[in-house]
Amino acid sequence: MPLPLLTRPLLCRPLQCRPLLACLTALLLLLGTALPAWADFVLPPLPYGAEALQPAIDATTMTIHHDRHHGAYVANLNAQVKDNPALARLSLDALQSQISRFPVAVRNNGGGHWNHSQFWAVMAPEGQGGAPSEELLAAINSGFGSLAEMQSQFNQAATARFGSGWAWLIRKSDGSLAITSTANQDNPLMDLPGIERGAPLLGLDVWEHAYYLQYQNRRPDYIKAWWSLLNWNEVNRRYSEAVAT
Ligand code: MN3
Repeated sequence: MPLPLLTRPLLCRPLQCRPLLACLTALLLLLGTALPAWADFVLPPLPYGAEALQPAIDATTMTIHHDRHHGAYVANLNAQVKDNPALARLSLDALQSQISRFPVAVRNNGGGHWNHSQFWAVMAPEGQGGAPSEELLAAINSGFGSLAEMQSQFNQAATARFGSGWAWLIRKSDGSLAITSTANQDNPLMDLPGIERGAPLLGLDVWEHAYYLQYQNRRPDYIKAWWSLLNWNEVNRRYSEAVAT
């Protein structure tokens, strides 16, 4: 005859608790392995104040561009980790050169995260960016004839990019420099057809969100003003690193 309800022990007996404990343990293990992966990609802070690049780029554009646009690429990339577990084992750099393995959401947001991270670093407040190193200047002169000619070809690529994208100065694997341009959030590190590959020395964002508040449709004016912000110290560092690898 079954015991009356009230005489049953209030706490569960060990055998009844076991599935619950197993579930809790599994949940903790799952959280323990999943959380670090989701936290892998992080929005880097701007290396200067949002107003530091004025008058070439206004503070509102910088804040929206960094916090909301770049922030969204990072959040959306992290949201892809669950469906693409291989992402959790890749650095942002390593991801670029094997981007063809992944769906387009990873390409767009992983590219967006890499591109913007390099973009903030390649700018500095006016007068603080230094000058091209002797080695870099020699490579530029050898590839383009002069610094002015390199800038002119770069401006042409940045102006002519239809729609949204980027202009780049790259060092190719044969050691030569080249100007190239990519659509959307693609970049010269990506293993995709149609991409001229090389080590990016500097990349300029020509999406409208990068300049529209201040320059509206005058993309050439934005490009011209942007050169006053170029952080040559960072470009020199990237060139040395590319030569050494
Ligand atoms: Mn942008």
